[in-house]
Amino acid sequence: MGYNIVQKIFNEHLQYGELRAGSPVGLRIDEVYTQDATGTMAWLQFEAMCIERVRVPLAVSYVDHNMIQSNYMNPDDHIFLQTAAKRFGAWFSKPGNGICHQVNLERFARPGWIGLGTDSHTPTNGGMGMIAIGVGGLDAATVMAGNPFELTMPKVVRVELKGKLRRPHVSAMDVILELLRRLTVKGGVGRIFEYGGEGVSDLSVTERATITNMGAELGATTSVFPSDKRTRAFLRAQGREEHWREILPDPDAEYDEVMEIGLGELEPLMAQPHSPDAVVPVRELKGKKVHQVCIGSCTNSSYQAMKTVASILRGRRVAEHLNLHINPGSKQVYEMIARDGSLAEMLAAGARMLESSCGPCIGMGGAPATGHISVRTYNRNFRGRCGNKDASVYLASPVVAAMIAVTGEMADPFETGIDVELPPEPEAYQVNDNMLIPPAGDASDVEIIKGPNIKEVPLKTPFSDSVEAEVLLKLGDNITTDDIMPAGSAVLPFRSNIPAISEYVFYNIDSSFPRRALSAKESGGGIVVGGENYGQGSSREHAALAPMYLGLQAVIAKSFARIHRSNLINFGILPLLFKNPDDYEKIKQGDRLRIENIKESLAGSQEYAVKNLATNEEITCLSNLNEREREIIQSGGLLSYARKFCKLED
Ligand code: MIC
Ligand code: SF4
Repeated sequence: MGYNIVQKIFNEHLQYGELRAGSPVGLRIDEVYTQDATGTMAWLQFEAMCIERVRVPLAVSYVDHNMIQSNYMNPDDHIFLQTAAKRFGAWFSKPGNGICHQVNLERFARPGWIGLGTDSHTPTNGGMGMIAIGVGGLDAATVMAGNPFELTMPKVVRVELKGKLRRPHVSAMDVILELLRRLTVKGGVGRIFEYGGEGVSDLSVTERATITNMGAELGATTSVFPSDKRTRAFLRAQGREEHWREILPDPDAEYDEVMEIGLGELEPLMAQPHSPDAVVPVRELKGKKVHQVCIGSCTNSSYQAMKTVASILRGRRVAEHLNLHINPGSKQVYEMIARDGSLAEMLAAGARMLESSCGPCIGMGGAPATGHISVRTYNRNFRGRCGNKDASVYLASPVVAAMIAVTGEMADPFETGIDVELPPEPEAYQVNDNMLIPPAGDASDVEIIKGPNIKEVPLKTPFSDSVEAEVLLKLGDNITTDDIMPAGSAVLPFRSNIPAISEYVFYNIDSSFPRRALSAKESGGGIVVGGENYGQGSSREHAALAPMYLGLQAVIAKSFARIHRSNLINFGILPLLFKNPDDYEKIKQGDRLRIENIKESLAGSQEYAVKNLATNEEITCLSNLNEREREIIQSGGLLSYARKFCKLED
């Protein structure tokens, strides 16, 4: 039997387990990277594990999210990260060098590697033929401490790409929007998407990366493209052809599922508010007034994308009532558009240029006005994420977005009459790594500098045998980690200060939550009830860590998103499933629930009798934790669990 790409790469990295969908596998990891918003916690946790130096071949610490520096907090975090990187043997990418995924793709990603990143869009590197998976900070720290990465083996879905895109009007963004239209934000849960077919060679590495980046919005574990001639050309142009190797599926490779996309049949698409899967053809929205356009982010900020945008803006003017923000993804891209004149075209048209960082994508500036419509080339449009709950965000390709910027309204690129230039892939990228600081040799005497905003990581007391707690919140399907733990300029600076950030838990849904949770903490703690796909979206472990700090004991849901489920476990919160999903109706906000025999159920059946003290009804919940996860919960979380090993080593 032949192997698919996922099996080939997993086989080379397998430490234990079997490559059978649903069973746990332990993988050797080649690279771990962090970004600042999740990285401060990850590195504090690494430090708490008392390991001298990272035990992975490559670790990189990026700074790209928390860049506003409106007071001491962000720069304090940057200094902590820079000194921790030096001390522990990681590369440091200075603020301004770019968004972690874009820079990693340019400078570090390698075909055939397995990498982890403390950000849900780490799969961007799948455009390079690398298996790249988003994880919480504590999982990353544990792997950097030398442990294998454990994952429940996902199903592998082959996405057969047929034909060619109708360029320049239809682009890579439309491929992933089409997948989101078909499969929804939970269609990829427990799956890896492996792209193949004749259409692959029509796409450049950075276009492939747009598709794998936004595979995160499907809930997929990751997405991967073959490593072929175009991968080689990209690596050559980055001055690192020696990192290339061919990785193709065997002709008789088998897949768990197969689907097909006719590239030639795609049209320009757009995700409507407030979910990346609310996708319609742009033509259906034609004529709608737009007030803001944002181009860039880790989804769409390659050099080619930026040049294409510049060709649309050339000699034109941004519509009078509209603001155009552009955040090129990396210093490399920025420098190249500056040198070739594209930046001048953007400025001349009236664009507001931002630095190479996440920026408006995560509400760090660029919030739209009340009631306004923003079209963005980003990957998420959850309500409130842009910094204004009363604005509407649509997601589209750079071509569509740039046309809207000049016409001022939703426009179908096939009809505007505006010429678009699609530049060829550069034969040589501008390689200038002067903002990438390599790890130091002997760094045992490097002092790690922690400013006053950097606080200790709180720990959870392990479960006693039963829990009696109040249902603090009952929620519906697809609750995002942005709902649980908002980001944005007011909240992000507290990422290294859990007591302070916990005041914002569920802020946009019910701002009384932290106060109610803290008072319930005195009498047993709290429980949250959710529907399907609870915790979709980002990898931020703060969506588990801060609720844990507020006394959350369990979340009972119909299903969980992968990274958030791991984060709950890592911080000692029980992720429980309704055995019968209809029992969801039997619990109301404010009810008190009693979960009996926790220790015995954890060690044995994993079925828990949950008694609703308000109605006297009893329901059954399940925990489906594997061996390691049960031990982590019993220890009160991964940090306490990992510390046991570190004591053994001492
Ligand atoms: C996001 O796009 O939501 C973020 C901000 O990059 C997060 C990480 C974080 O919350 O720090 C992600 O995607 O994981
Ligand atoms: Fe940054 Fe946005 Fe990408 Fe998250 S999705 S890494 S916030 S650019």
